[in-house]
Amino acid sequence: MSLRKSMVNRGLLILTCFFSFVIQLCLASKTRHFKWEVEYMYWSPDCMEGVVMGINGQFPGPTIRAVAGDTIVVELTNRLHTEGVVIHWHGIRQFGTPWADGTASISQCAINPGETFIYRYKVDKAGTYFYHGHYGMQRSAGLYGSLVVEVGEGQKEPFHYDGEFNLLLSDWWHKGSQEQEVALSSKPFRWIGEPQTLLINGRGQYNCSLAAHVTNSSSPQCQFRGNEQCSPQILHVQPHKTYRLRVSSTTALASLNLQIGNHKMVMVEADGNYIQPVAVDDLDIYSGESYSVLIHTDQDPSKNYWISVSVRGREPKTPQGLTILNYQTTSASKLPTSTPPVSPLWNDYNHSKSFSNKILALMGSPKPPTTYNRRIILLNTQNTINGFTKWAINNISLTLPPTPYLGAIKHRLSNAFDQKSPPENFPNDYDVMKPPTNTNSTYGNGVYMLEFRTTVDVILQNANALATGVSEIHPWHLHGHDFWVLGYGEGKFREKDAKRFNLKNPPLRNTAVIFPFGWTALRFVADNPGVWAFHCHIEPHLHMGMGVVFAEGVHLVKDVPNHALACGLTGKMLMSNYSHH
Ligand SMILES: *[C@@H]1O[C@H](CO)[C@@H](O)[C@H](O)[C@H]1NC(C)=O
Ligand SMILES: *[C@@H]1O[C@H](CO)[C@@H](O)[C@H](O)[C@H]1NC(C)=O
Ligand SMILES: *[C@@H]1O[C@H](CO)[C@@H](O)[C@H](O)[C@H]1NC(C)=O
Ligand SMILES: *[C@@H]1O[C@H](CO)[C@@H](O)[C@H](O)[C@H]1NC(C)=O
Ligand SMILES: *[C@@H]1O[C@H](CO)[C@@H](O)[C@H](O)[C@H]1NC(C)=O
Ligand SMILES: *[C@@H]1O[C@H](CO)[C@@H](O)[C@H](O)[C@H]1NC(C)=O
Ligand SMILES: [Cu+2]
Repeated sequence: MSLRKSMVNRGLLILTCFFSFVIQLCLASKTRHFKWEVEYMYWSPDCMEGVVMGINGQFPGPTIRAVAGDTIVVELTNRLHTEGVVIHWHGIRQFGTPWADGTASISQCAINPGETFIYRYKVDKAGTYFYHGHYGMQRSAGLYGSLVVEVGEGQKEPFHYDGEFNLLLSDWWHKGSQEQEVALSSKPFRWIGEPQTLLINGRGQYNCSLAAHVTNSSSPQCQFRGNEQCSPQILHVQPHKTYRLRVSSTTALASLNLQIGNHKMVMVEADGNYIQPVAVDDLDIYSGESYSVLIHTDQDPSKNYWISVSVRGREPKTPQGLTILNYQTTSASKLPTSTPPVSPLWNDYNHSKSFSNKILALMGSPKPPTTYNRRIILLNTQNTINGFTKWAINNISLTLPPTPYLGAIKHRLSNAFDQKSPPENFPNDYDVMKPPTNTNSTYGNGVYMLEFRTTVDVILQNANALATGVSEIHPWHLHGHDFWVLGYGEGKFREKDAKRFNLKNPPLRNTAVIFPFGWTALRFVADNPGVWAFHCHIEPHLHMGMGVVFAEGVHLVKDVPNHALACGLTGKMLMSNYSHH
């Protein structure tokens, strides 16, 4: 009923937009309409054929380009035969539309095979974003794409550029995502291993490295005509111009480092927020993050240059991902004569920390409140539960309930999840530098209920994992908000560390990393009515329980589509309401 009404209302505006879309002008229209079908299909992302989760026959999914203030409407049809699906719009805060956040069991019921769900939300802030599956490990299966929001009409970016490119980075396994889920959930635990290939815009080269052409490597040298699914997308540039590269990482596991031979990069945007311009030779990017960098094409225009992506933070067993920066004054098929840039050592954490500390808010950006109302300390540990290997936060490993939280909280269905609030801290005598003495933890699905419009500090505390001397990187992503990154530190967080918080120009972001054996302090204002996931963006870690759930102002949430509630206890409620009227 309401669906049909809104479709009639949209009528003419959408048409205008469809036609003008081609020329990137959509002046009159503010609604951008997409019809998507998600399906498994054969694809060769790295020259080896496998099965990917594609959208409308494409991998990665179509890029959405919009202007700040626009409304995006995606009619998503599930053409997978035996599993549900949802899509999360990573970095879009979903003010007023928390049901469109695309998190299964949190904001909505997974969309059943054959069904269509309509996502409708506003993109309120210019920036570089992406979207991806948020059910099981569907992101690993290849369900992702880019979402670029340009500044609104009459607005200007605080920097100039002549052209732009999109670099969506991901990692790829030859073992399918469903087998990976089984491996991670097995007793004894089976690790999925490192990815076979790093992909740039969904393209990589397994067993036929481009670099083999210029090194003495014995691996075969692939020749590309350019139309292969795995041939690298070459960036064609003019000399003496400035280009914006929009780089985002939707990797399942890998932390990455990006370099461009001979070219410095000036970072200007992080996660949809402007930052103080800072020149770097190489850029660290963790899963869930995005950056814009400017490059100036001031190098020898008779040459081409490598763009290389390599693994950080884990001993790399995956070759560099490569593509080429081509000065159009020379042939695009000419490979750079030098070897690709060598990235910093995978375990040079000092390099990574110094990089993270260079990222500061652009002058004039919103500043954090100077005090907080509530501080939640979240200890990240690896544990066992009945012999299964898990990750836990304050000793609780998250297992999502069958009834989505948003509907459950709004309709006060107290049987839908643990009503007890999860712990705000961990035992004082817990030694974060040593493996747990008792490795047991428990499953849970409780919610941190936040008072609406209060300021919340989160201290993410890293710790030793199950093996002695091992502590991993975890990039934490918050849905529904940006947070200020107040600081990073070593060892166990102490009260005195709070005196060193950066309250002057902390960057606003939606993803921040905790370094091995370290802590990271975040601050955000709970001003967005809804239920929001906060989790490690490494997909196997989330699958193993590494996340928590925040809720605020849910009584203010209106117009949740019934389709978002049609499962679990909210589904039963809908049926009983229907039979009573
Ligand atoms: C890699 O390429 C070599 C040479 O073409 C081939 O013999 C080998 O089987 C390939 N390996 C894989 C895993 O495809
Ligand atoms: C490749 O091999 C040649 C001859 O063996 C040697 O001179 C050259 O330095 C090698 N190049 C690289 C990049 O290893
Ligand atoms: C990293 O930095 C710390 C603190 O500045 C220093 O003590 C340590 O030696 C550095 N490590 C390496 C490998 O450079
Ligand atoms: C841990 O859990 C197992 C059951 O999986 C139990 O046998 C064992 O006693 C527990 N260990 C401790 C120290 O509680
Ligand atoms: C975590 O929970 C388990 C199971 O309830 C318990 O045995 C263990 O002592 C707890 N560990 C910590 C650090 O609280
Ligand atoms: C269904 O009925 C319950 C109880 O009467 C009410 O609280 C709830 O708002 C109704 N839900 C919908 C979606 O109409
Ligand atoms: Cu993690």
